[in-house]
This record gives sequence, C-alpha cells and structure tokens, in this order.
Amino acid sequence: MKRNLIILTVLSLLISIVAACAPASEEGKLADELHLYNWSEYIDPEVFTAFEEEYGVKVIEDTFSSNEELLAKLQAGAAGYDLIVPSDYMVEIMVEEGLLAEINHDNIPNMANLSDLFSDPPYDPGLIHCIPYQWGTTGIGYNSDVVEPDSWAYIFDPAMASEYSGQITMLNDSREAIGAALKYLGYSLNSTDEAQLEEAKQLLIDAKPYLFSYDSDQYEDLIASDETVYAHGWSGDFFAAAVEDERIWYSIPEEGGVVWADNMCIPATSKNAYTAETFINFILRPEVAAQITNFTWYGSPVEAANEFIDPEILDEPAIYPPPEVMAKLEWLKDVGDATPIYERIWTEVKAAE
Ligand code: N2P
Repeated sequence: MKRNLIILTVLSLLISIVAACAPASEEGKLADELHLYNWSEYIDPEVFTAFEEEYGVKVIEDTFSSNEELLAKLQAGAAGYDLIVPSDYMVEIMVEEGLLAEINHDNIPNMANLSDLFSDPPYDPGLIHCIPYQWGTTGIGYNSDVVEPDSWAYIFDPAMASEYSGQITMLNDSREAIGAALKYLGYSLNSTDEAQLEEAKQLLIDAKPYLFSYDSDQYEDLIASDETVYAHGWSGDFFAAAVEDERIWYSIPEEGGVVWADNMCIPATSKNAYTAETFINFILRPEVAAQITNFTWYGSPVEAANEFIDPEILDEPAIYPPPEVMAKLEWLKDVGDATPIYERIWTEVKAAE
C-alpha cells in the first residue's frame, strides 16, 4: 500500500515536471492571433494584412510610449503579449530580470539577411533573446519655415528657448530627456555621477516653462498643425511626417545625440513563441523590411533590404549618418545601480511647476 503511494507520488511529480518543461505552444503550429506590443506608428499596417493572408494569423497591436512603460507593464505581470519591441539598453535590463524567452534561431532562417553591424550587438550577444527591428537617432525635428535648430541650446538655453516659448515639446521619456540635458552639458548620456545628474535635472526644470508638453507620440503632428515649431524626438517620425508636410525636417544637434536600435523579443510568458518567430522571420524578408522602412523612415538592420528601400531614404545623411556624425552619437546603456537616481530625477522634473 505504502509502496503504491510512493510510486503514485513520484509519478505525479514526474508528470508535473514534464508538463512544466513542455513548450506552451506546439512547435510548428501557428496560433490564430499574434499579440504585438509596439511603439506607435512603427510599422506599415499592410504588413499585418500580408502576414494574415499568407499565414492565417491575425496580428493584434497595442502601443506603448517608452521603454519604461513597457517594462512596468511586464513587471506588473501583463501576460498577453507574444512580441515586444524594447530598445537596446532595455533588452539588457529585461534579460537580467528574466522577462524574455530565448529565440529559436532554427525558425528564423532570414536572420542571414541581417547586416554584420546588427548580428552580434553588445546588449544581446549572439542575438539569443531578440532580433533587431529598426534603428535611428534622437535629435530635434522642426518647422524649417520658422527655425532650423542645430543645437540642444534651442531647448536648454533660456535666451533661445524663450523665443519659442510654449511651442516646443520634449520626449516623455526619462532616459531620452535626461540624456539630452547631459549631452548639452557635455557629459555622457549614460552618466552615473550624481552631481552631473542633478545639473541635468535643474536644466530640465528650468526649460519646462518653455515647453508645450512632454510627448512621445504626436510631436510631429503638433508641428504639422502649427501648435509647435520644434520637438525633441526620433528621426524617422519627422521624415515620415515630411512626406505630407515638406516644411518639417530633422537634424542631429551639433553636441551629438542618441543612436538606438529597437528589437523584436518574445516575453517569457508568451504561449505563442513559434508564431512570433514566424512573424519575425517574415519581417526579415528583404521586401518586407524595406516596406517597413519606406513607411517609417527608420533604418533597417536587414542589409538585403537596401535594394528595395527608397533611395531618398538610403541617401539621407540624417537617417544613415556618415562616420563623422556617428562618432558624436552615443548608445543608451543600462545604468544599473544609478537607475533609481534617474527615476527620482524624472519624477521631480515631471512634478516641477
Ligand atoms: C516610432 C517610435 C520610434 C521608437 N514612433 C524609438 N525607439
């Protein structure tokens, strides 16, 4: 009797171990839906239609405005997403926190189309957790009929910013906003020096009266509707807006700015990893990658896409910056133990009058 009980217990234990180890979704079987959590206006919606027509999988997109918002959502236990698009430094943080699944490269043969520059990034060596999606820079976009800002002074020097008071926006993004202030001060945008960070905080607080808002989703539309004249923002959004409104343009301030890469990653909680990998493989087709870049005006890490990308985009130095401009740009990195300082500063900036 006792022996039977032991056998039974061992058996049920084995069954639960096997169940826990088994992949949640059957390998090789596509789900009906793929839930994508993405930045706003970051993909041509026709890509979803084409994927659905070919694979019968409906892509359902939800959007976020910053890496920190995305992280907070996952940390709070959001389990509905199959594919997310964090930037470089956030990939590092998410890997460390165990929030990402490892990618099965066997399901993504189109990885061969990636440029060498993106096939072994420092934030995810060997592309174990994520596949690069698009890349770009952070600078200032503007209405060129009014002004052509070429320096962060247009935001942080009161003598210059006051001239456009109430017509300026900054990204609603802690690392980007603090980073711009650090760059203006001549510091690294990955500074962990508390005194430098306090200086950056004061600069942001002093600039606040001249801002229309902190915004990461509509800043280019605000320029087009003449509510603002320039905006701290991401390169492609301005160029994409310029297709409709040719007054709009973008430049990288002379002090330098951020170069970043966003990545397709599968949350550890996704039950549809195979479907997500099938979608990633689709995105890495040269024609599809080019279709996305031709829509978003952000650089593609898919080298094989270049022949299908609009030459106006490929030849634009503010999209594919020449080496001397690249040299002035910095990648955001995980600031580790200094993260709480950044969080506190950002809270204080947002709360300031
Ligand atoms: C597109 C947002 C670009 C993503 N609207 C910046 N990492």
